[in-house]
Amino acid sequence: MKRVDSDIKPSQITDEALYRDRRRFLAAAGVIGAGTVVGGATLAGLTMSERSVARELSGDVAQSPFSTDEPPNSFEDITTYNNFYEFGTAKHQPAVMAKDFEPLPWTVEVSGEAEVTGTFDYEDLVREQQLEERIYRLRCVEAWSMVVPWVGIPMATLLSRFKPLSSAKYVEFQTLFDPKRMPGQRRPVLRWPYREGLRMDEAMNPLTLMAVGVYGKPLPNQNGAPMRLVVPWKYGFKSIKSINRIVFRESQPVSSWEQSAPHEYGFYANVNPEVAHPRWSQARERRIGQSLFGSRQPTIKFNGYGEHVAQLYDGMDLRRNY
Ligand SMILES: Nc1nc2c(c(=O)[nH]1)N[C@H]1C(S)=C(S)[C@@H](COP(=O)(O)O)O[C@H]1N2
Ligand SMILES: [Mo]
Repeated sequence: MKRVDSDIKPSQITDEALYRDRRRFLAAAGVIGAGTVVGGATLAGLTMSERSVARELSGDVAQSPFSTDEPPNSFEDITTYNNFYEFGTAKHQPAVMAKDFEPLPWTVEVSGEAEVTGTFDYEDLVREQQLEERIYRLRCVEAWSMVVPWVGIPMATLLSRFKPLSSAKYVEFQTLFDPKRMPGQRRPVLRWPYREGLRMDEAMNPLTLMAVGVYGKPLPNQNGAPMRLVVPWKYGFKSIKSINRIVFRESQPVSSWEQSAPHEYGFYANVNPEVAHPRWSQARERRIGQSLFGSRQPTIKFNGYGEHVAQLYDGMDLRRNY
């Protein structure tokens, strides 16, 4: 569906215009580059709970060489076209049903094959970490895509602090389970909590991000506040939202979608135009906000991130390990 201009609120136009201007200015001034530090989040227009997170985000945000220069989707697209079944199964529902969710305070329970385990406060995990902006393509298994300017911490940095043991071959992530706060969990759409996992070398790959923000602001609830995984070369369902458990494991965990439909959703879920979903082709995708009259662009293997990640799968049959 093509959005008409009247759908976009003036406040969002202003935010994005300021944001783009800042990037353009910094790029023109030659300031944006690897490891460069630019200004942080704007406080205007945030709710009280967002403000407390914004203090964390108001630190310097470094630009990343991993960012695409494709134009990001609008804040409106990114925050109103969502998959977050804990807040409803229709795309427009999470924005509405997660409006009053209070992400803070938030703790993350870390367990399994690591030297450092226990319960950690979100603020302690994020504070003192260098935040980075990563503008990544997001390709959903449903054959639509977006470009999202995430803010986050390299997953390798976050996980290293727990000193994973050599027996840790995989890492599992879980979403908060609390049907009072996440009303979609009252229905057995999936076996809750939502679970995902990565092989350790995938989790430690420099592209893998623990996102805490988008467009320079704290993560909106519907995008997985206060922190969510982003693995840009895999289908979107791997990028689990609102993480409150991390488990280092010796054996491969079973992810929620794998459990619910193993022939449709594998553990690896690498974006691959050559391997069709049993019910539809993965050869092309609809870029949200840009696709006119249903036009679709070709999908690229590993979502275009092959130079960084293809070697992780050397010698593996990606048709069998879909
Ligand atoms: N906990 C949880 N995480 C989730 C989902 C979900 O339903 N629950 N949906 C996934 C899917 S299918 C996609 S495409 C992305 C969408 O992220 P976005 O809404 O921020 O674009 O989140 C993923 N993470
Ligand atoms: Mo998805």
